[in-house]
Amino acid sequence: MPKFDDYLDYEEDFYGGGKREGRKERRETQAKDRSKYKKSDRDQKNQQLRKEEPPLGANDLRGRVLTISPDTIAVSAEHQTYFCSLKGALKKTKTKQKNLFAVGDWVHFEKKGANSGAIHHIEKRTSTLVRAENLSRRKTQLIAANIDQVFIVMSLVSPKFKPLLVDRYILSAKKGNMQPIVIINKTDLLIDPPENILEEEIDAEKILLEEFLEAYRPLGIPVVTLSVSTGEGLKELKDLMENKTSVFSGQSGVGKSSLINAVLGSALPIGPIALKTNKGSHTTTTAELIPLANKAFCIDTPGIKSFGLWENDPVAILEIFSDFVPFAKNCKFPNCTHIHEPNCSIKKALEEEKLSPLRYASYTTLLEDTPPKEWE
Ligand SMILES: Nc1nc2c(ncn2[C@@H]2O[C@H](COP(=O)(O)OP(=O)(O)OP(=O)(O)O)[C@@H](O)[C@H]2O)c(=O)[nH]1
Ligand SMILES: [Mg+2]
Ligand SMILES: [Zn+2]
Repeated sequence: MPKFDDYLDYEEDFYGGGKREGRKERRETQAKDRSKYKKSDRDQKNQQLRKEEPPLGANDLRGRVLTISPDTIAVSAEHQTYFCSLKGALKKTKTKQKNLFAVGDWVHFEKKGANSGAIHHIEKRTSTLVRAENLSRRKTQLIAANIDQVFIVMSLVSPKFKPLLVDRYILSAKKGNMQPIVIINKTDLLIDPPENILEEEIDAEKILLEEFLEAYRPLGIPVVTLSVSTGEGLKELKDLMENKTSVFSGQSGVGKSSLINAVLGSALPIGPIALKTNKGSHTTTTAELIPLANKAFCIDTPGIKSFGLWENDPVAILEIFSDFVPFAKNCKFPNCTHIHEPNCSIKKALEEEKLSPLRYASYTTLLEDTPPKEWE
């Protein structure tokens, strides 16, 4: 049973079914409408979804979930934080199913005091960020909801750049109905590397970065190189965040919390990188929604160890490899997987250096659905 479906199933329980059809229908209308409403696609969809929500009661407020702890849910409404409990029916559902709430959920709650309330309704989600709970990927965890875009944060040198992880995040973002944006942090370390790093390693890192930029920039997914230390690219990041709900995802130590602090002037805790392994120390431990000016929000998340696929779906995988299309058309077999078939035009394009080996490596890793070597 694919993991993503598991997730949909419990959502279906909660919303009384029909979710899957609803999703498909919405996707189809969205595709039809795309040419007409290019910019406000998402707004329109959100507005439509809101119309389907029950009206607020006299003493009710609509707010957004900031953090979730075992005994309270912090909700932001009318520029204030309310600490909420759950009302009877929801409390029962909660004991039955994990992951009922996610950071970013829009909820309706009854105001109980100056800063407290009781949640009685969760609005339908426009997007979800789900990750595998462990390497066996048999269980999924809902990390955040109603997100516009995912910043896929990578770092250079320490921890090392891991381009083979990028498409895994892109695929997950697309599946969850979010725009992926690649952020490559710590460019300063290419010029001023830590003492424990060899010069050859820096050279290899530079070549890998160049190869990556050349292969990924033409794909239409924004790729930003930056450095919290020198401030390079931070303005670009800030502009990208305006009026959106963004989530920062990526491995521990790549600088997600540092980036948010640098852009917002906030004081999220940041952690050291282990000298021996160049790995982060899993400093951020829970996802947290941070309200910004201009109705924007951002979500810091813990470094993700296992960000697996929920299903090995070659069609979905091929969709994110649009650069393969012009070549793949000429493969001998129309359903060519480009792995072992004879007369494969993708392999030919690779031999003729018309296609990036990095892209092909990423494709095969995803298709085999085996975690890349650099996974941990
Ligand atoms: N040289 C350099 N170091 C950076 C940069 N950005 C962040 N760091 C350092 O990288 C380390 C990890 O940063 P964090 O912001 O804690 O990383 P994180 O991605 O939030 O990590 P987790 O919370 O563990 O998932 C800290 O020591 C930061 O000071 C940068 O641009 N250049
Ligand atoms: Mg962090
Ligand atoms: Zn082929």
